[in-house]
Parts: sequence; structure tokens; C-alpha cells
Amino acid sequence: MELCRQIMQARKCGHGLFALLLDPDKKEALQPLQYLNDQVDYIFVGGSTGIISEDFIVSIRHQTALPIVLFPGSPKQFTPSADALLFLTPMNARDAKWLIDQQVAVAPLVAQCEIDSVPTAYILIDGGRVSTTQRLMQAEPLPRTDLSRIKAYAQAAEQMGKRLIYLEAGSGAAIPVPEEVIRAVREVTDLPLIVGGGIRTPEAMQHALDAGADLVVIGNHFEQNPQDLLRFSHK
Ligand code: 1GP
Repeated sequence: MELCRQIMQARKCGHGLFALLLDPDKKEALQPLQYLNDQVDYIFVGGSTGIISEDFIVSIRHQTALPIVLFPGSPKQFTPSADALLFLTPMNARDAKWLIDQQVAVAPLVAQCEIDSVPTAYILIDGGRVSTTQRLMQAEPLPRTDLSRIKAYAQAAEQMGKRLIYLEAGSGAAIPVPEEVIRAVREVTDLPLIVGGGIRTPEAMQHALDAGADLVVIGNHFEQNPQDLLRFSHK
């Protein structure tokens, strides 16, 4: 699987992508899968804590043939049986643990398997409340209004060789990444762009796609309202 190529192909066709995020640490994590419809393009798996077991991946595969992309919160969430891995650099982190130690810990495992590992710049934007990720990393999110700084982060990501940018407002964010932020990032880079955090309605998803996101990730909302997945159709 080549995630970036697929995303760029979808962009060329004017097709916005949608990923359902499952948190293996939540007991109701798999519930939304029973409401899967053809609007979902990817299953993302990851969370701030916990592990991703082979069993968890197998349970997903029993219910869908959609590609599974790891969006890990730690090396414990790596499993070679997924199709792709967002190999994250949390750009707002300042602690070596998050910037290099965890990547070093998992690199030998990634090197041994065929997984599509995608160097990803993970950029936290202030989502109006302190997210678990922000708290764990003790990272300072970028202010939503500081477009020039956000653009500079995106440019740095590209110049550092990242192949994908993930703009994150934080799981359960009060305010999703604003459209002007998404537009600003798309002004300065053509890298595939993922946006997530605090998106709860089909309209909010569509606004993010219209502003230039290639792929929108939604998790929290469907943990609480799994059947609501049926309302999300953007095709
Ligand atoms: C979190 O971007 C994802 O890392 C999704 O956020 O859970 O708020 O949908 P939500």
C-alpha cells in the first residue's frame, strides 16, 4: 500500500478522503465498524495510551477490507500487520523522548517488515482545550491565529523530508482546525494533508475538505455515536 500516492491520486480526482479512527484502549472501539458504509476510505488505529494487539487488527479485518493505518501514540502501538504507519514527528514537542527516542525504539521493527511507513509531521494547533496528546507531550500547540508560524512549520516539515502533514486540534477538541489554517498550509506546500480533532458533523468535515484537507480523521464522535457514521457521506 502506498498511502501518499493514494492520497495524491484522490486529490487529482477531486475526491476528499475520510478515515475512521479507532482507539484500541476504549472498550467500545470496534462498535462503529458495524455502521461502516462506502463513505469511509481508511481505518486509522491509535490512541494516546495503550497497545495495539494483533487481535485488535484481526477483529477489524474480520469486519472490513479497508486499509488499516497505524496512527501510534507510542512504540507499543506498532504492529506489522497493519497496511501503513504514520511515522510521526510531533513538531510541537520539545522533549527528546517524543522527538527521537520513540522513533529510535520502533525503527528496527519497522525495518523488518513491509509496512508502508510514511514520515509524517504531526502539528498541534490549539483546539480550545488541553488534549491528552498535548498533556502527555507537554507540547505547546500553535495558536490558531498565527498563520505565519503555522505556515513556517509546514514549510519546515517539507524541508525536513516529511511526506505528509497531519494538522491536529487534539482528540475531542472544542474547536477543529479552522479553514483558514488549512488554506494557509495548502498555500505553502503540496504535501498530502490530513486534518483531525474535534470534527463532529458532515458539514465540518466538508469544510475541512473544501479548505484543502485531503483526508479528514474522526474518532471521538463515533465512539459516542457509532450509528452516526451513516450520516457522514461526502461522495
Ligand atoms: C485525534 O485527530 C484525531 O488524534 C481525531 O480527533 O477524536 O476529536 O475526532 P477526534
